Amino acid sequence: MTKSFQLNMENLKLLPDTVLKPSFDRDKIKTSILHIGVSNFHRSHQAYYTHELIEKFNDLNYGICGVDLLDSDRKIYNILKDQDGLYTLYTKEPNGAHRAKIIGSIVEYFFGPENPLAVIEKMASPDIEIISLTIAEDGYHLNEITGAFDMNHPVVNEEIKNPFNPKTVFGYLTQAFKLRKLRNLPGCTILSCDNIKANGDTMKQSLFDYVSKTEPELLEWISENTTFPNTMVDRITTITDFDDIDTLKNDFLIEDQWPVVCESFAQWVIEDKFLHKKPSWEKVGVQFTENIEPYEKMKLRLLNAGHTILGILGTMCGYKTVYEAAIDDDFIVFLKSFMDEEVFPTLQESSPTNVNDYKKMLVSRFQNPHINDRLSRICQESSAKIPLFILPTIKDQLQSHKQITKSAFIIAAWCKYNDGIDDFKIPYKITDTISGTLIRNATLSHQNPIKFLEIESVFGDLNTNKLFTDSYEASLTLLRSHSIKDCVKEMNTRLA
Ligand code: CS2
Repeated sequence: MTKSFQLNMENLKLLPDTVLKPSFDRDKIKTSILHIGVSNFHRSHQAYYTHELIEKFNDLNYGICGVDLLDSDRKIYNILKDQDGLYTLYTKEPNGAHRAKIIGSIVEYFFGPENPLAVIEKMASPDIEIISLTIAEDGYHLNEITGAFDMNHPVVNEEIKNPFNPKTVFGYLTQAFKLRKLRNLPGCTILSCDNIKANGDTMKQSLFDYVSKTEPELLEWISENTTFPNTMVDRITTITDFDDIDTLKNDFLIEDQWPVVCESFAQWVIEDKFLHKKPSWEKVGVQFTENIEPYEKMKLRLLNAGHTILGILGTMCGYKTVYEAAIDDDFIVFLKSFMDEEVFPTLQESSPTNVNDYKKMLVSRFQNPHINDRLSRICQESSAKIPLFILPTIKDQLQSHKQITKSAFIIAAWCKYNDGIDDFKIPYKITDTISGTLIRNATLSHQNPIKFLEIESVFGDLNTNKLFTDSYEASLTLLRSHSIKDCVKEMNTRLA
């Protein structure tokens, strides 16, 4: 058997030529970006673009210092420490071509639970110009109804009592900005890279709200010394499988304890609102724009909504991956008609690209047979995703008195999904912060369909819109008495 090599700086030279390796001197890189949340997505996306900039243009000004703040991130911290911050990006194209590239842009790494003061000190270091984040939809702690920062969250309560041992991004930023102000240092660009509407504005609102309640005298400095560009981020990145770890070992001789697997497509659009000179990411395909909204709308309402639809319908039909659901003709017909009839009218005026081309490309991305993207990943935290991916389409359509039949069907299908059992009587797990409420209200909806729409933190006042509730009730009645497949077929026969 051919010998394989544990991934680290020392062994890089021993890896075969089929592996793309960093050719730059990592010791010479200045760390000016601090990234919070070293997730698979960060590693396939922002760290990849930054690596490309260093590798192709020898721009040594923008290395990344990775930071994780949650105890649950200890595993990736230990692995990246063992691997000198290196990891493999394993990209897979629809035609089966695959490529292993070692990414070298993460040159430092700090772990909050181990040494919170070191993280604060690093955030306050003069080199740091950009603090970027992937902290997931629920990391922003904004109350859906009031729109205010949720100070009642237990973690927030704990950190306020002990500010030098922060737990949330907001606690860390507050302490770091206090130091920067004290030391007369400039502020930073805060770059949110999460899949949420107006991610920069949302981050700004969360931080300002938090600071005004905890350190009000710092607010003025922060508002004068920070910017919050909105961004649109895109690259389908799966949960890493053991099979991928084995393939990298057998075919590329890399022993990587946690590689990242993703598609070859990637897109990053950023609002041009940087405090300092920005990294020349445009040289490696990043788009800078004055107006992010059309990009963001198109991506959230088509790609992410498309995923959610395949996830919900597919799970109830016994499928396990996006690919399986996306090669089901009935599902694809349904998805395309939802996009054409109900999403497209909400985008028309502002679309940055040809929406038809974008839609076609999405379907082929979903149908990539080599990307083992599990529906369980897609469906987790749907209560945070649906208000961002589907409900805005419904609201816009209702406002302009247009079609909502397919969207109402999707919401009814999500209600049935929360029964937790597929058409073959096989149970599946509902992974959601509010799973208890979802399951309870889905159960109540067997007697009274509207009960599910009464989850105010998700649906707001949608339950009072008769046009919507009539359509939703009709769909739920159909769904409760037929298989998901038959219902989708039936929906496909209905003309817009
Ligand atoms: C997915 C996204 O989590 C989800 O529901 O739709 O993670 C999606 O894969 C990414 O946004 C792709 O850029």
